[in-house]
Amino acid sequence: MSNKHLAVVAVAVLALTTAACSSGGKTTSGGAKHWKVTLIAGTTADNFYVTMNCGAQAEAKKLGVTYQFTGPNHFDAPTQIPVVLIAPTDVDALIQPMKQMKSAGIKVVEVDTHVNDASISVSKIASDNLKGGVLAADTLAQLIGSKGTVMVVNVNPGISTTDARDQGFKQQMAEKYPDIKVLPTQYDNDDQAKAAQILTSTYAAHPDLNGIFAANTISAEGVGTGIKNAAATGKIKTVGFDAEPQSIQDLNNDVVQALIAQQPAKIGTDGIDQAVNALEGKPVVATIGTDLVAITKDNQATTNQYFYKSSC
Ligand code: T6T
Repeated sequence: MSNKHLAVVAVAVLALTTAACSSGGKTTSGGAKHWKVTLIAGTTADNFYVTMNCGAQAEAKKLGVTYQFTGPNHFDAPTQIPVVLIAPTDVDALIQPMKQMKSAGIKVVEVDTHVNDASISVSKIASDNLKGGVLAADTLAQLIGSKGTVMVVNVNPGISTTDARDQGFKQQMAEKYPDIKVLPTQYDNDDQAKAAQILTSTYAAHPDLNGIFAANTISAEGVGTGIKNAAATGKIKTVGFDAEPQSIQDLNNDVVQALIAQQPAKIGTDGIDQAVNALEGKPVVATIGTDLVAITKDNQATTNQYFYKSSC
């Protein structure tokens, strides 16, 4: 199979191949190409990517594409590079593996996160994460009466999505809320126990802490546990990012007060479409921004279609 038939949708990453090749490979009846797709997630242990997989899987089936889902079981570059040669969990560390793929004639489409070299991929599909941070700031400010002490609990520096959320949150706080003090961001390495510990130690040091923005689903769940451990349910208001089953439970138990949900299934669907277009020489959309929705305990009747799945 020659590389001119390969496409990779990054990271999460979709690898696209055709069974038809110059080495006498078989083609489908009528000469149509048979494509093979692999979605390589930032981590397979995260319902954001599980839900993205559901969207990609359904679209691949609709387009008659052979499909598989893979990725490391922890969201970090060292465990990912060996697995994929692609799918950026870090804005710099994945540039070389992705450049290798491009120079091998493989088409690259970036979904969710991206690297600091915009020339590699043919399409980028993600939420508007800066806007997500602004939405989180406005939602949290409303919850705490626009005064108090807040902090962002984040994953790791160097992840395009969560860095943008942090930036959007801080910009909005600085511009709009002079009576809210923002403590320095703390990072949990996508580890719930670490996020819980960050919450309890910060609350011990800052008893006036009354708000948290948890920048992804793993951070939100850890912060939720920390709030329970610190017996601060209701005292510390939390806005989380993402909407997976545990976070929805925390919302209904008043452990967190709002969630900013992305549309991972749509990101997966669009990823497949753009990858196939790229391979079939059809027009490819360079950048696709998917919407965000704020979910609260009271608006679930109209927002439950944005809840993430734990299986397809
Ligand atoms: O928030 C999503 C994703 O957008 C981000 O890039 C990494 O974390 C998640 O997968 C949720 O855990």
